[in-house]
Amino acid sequence: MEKLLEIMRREGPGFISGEKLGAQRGVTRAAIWKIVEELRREGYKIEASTNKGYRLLEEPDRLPGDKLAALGIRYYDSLESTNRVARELAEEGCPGGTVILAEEQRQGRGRRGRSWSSPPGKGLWFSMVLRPKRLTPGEIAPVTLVVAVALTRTLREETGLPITVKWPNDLLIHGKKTAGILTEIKGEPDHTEYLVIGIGINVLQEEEDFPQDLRHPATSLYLESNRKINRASLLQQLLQDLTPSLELFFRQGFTPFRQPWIELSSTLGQSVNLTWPGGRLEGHALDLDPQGALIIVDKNGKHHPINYGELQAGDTTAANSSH
Ligand code: BT5
Repeated sequence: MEKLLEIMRREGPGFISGEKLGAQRGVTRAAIWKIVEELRREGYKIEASTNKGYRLLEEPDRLPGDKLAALGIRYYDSLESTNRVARELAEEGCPGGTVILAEEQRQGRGRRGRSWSSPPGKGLWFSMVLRPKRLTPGEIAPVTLVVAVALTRTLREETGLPITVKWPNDLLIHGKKTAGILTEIKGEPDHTEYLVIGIGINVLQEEEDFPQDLRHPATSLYLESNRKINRASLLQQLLQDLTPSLELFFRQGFTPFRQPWIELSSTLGQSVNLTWPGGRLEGHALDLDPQGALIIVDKNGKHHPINYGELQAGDTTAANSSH
């Protein structure tokens, strides 16, 4: 579907014949017609002319709610926060694997009470409830890094963009934030009741769609690639790739993800400035330990394993570290 859209977009306002489309995609004209019908159901306006072929008139700015509902996703037009609803549903006993998605969040949340800008039609804002009961909250702590790796792999695959992970919960493109993860865990020291993983991905924003007061530069997949990526198929691919990663993590812990994280990281090797409530540390991000803690070396050569905190902007390029 995405390939067909790509070809039609390249054609601009002109028509492209069904025959040509079919040849480029290696499928029959009848198959093209089927895809066109499916795209129309998703809100794409496509003109079809017997003689001239097809042309793309308008792309939808809404996700196909019915299609998502059929996949078992709880789809809402507008919510305060999908993480908030996910927690409420988890408290009411919803099964592990429940996914909540909103076209718009009115009070999207970041970490520590910060907000996450989630305008309608521009991104993917969703949360997953998981119930890995046998694991302790301590064992689950590196899940954010696992999700970061899975998202980065899929987004790289789908867009070809040089996406990197910034410890602990950001995805960056050329140093600008394009996605964030918010993990919330409820449990006792010896077991986990539930886990909510909230994911926000900037897909279609243009410069003016971002608030002026963001702490760090932000970007979207569209701004970086100049492509209007189909959010519904991207979501499906993300969920399809996330599930096996999470299952592997629940079975085998962080070990299988350490090396991939290191390879995708833009944090390691950088001068960093870490803050957490009541503390501050300056140093060099050296490594990620087998449990997913970031190892920072201070100026005296002491190694600090870090599980929580904020890395100040500028840690992706040492030259920017004064921000
Ligand atoms: C995060 O927090 O990056 C976690 C973001 C999680 C969002 C998802 S969307 C679905 C689910 N439901 C929710 O309510 N939340 C989750 P943090 O590292 O604290 O970063 C927050 C900071 O990023 C803010 O203080 C802003 O400066 C900046 N920011 C806000 N919106 C942004 C956006 N759309 N893109 C890039 N940066 C943004």
